Amino acid sequence: MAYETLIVEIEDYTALIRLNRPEALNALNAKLMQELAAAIGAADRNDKVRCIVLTGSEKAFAAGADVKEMAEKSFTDVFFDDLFAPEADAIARTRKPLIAAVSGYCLGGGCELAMMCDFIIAADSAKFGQPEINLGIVAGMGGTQRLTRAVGKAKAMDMNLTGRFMDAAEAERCGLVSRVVPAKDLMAEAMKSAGKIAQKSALTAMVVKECVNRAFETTLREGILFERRMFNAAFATEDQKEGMSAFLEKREAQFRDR
Ligand code: CO8
Repeated sequence: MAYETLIVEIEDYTALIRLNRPEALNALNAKLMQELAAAIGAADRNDKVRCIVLTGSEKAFAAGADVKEMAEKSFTDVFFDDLFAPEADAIARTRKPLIAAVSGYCLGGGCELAMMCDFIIAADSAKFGQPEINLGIVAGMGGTQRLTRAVGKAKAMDMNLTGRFMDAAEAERCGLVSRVVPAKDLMAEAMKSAGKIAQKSALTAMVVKECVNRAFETTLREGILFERRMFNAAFATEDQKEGMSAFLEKREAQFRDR
């Protein structure tokens, strides 16, 4: 399927989705959010995809929601449209692993989009921020919530109240990103990580993701119980038999997502 605001390629069980609005530093407008939710949803349902990589351009992952599109909206416009909420909820519900490969500006809704992914690999050029306060608004897709869970109250308050940008080194130090790589290596590193995930069982990877995400949604006791039951359930899969047999036979496992 052809998109106006995205470039999508699928190869070797990895879907690469590139935001493509260079004239606006990949600012998120309604069209882009609808196409992105559709493209990620399609990849999630495609059994030839085991991992999804989301990226932007060298200059910007995304510089936020499109201010030109939002400027004239009223409270009732955004309330009744529930601006971006269905798309954001759909993206956050993606079941397959979703990696954000971030270079350049990753601001406002862009940073929130990156945080909807399972982990972020950052180029050393990356700049993260929640500058909504400069526009007289508050973050609306997780900038006060996912950021606080990722980096703690002090940094989240600092970022949301001052609107300052955080560089890649600081983002790695405070746990917002899983690693930082030289800008020229970003896509190779992200695709290598996706390739590693794509060699695993998609079924197991989806269960791993559900288990980790439980840590944000429930008590430790309930989360541990959920993990234990998922561990038990893994023994009902063919992929558990294959993974363990391959280890004992000293060969590469061939997972079938069953
Ligand atoms: N929206 C629309 N256009 C943008 C945006 C944006 N967020 N960011 C950049 N652009 C456009 C510029 O207007 C410019 O276009 P033009 O040449 O036609 O004027 C082009 O991209 C290039 O930008 P600059 O010339 O400004 O490039 P610089 O390198 O000088 O500056 C910056 C780069 C620092 C990133 C600067 O563009 C900037 O500050 N951008 C805005 C950042 C921002 O405030 N982001 C937050 C937006 S609000 C938001 O994200 C809310 C999310 C919640 C939504 C969901 C609710 C449920």
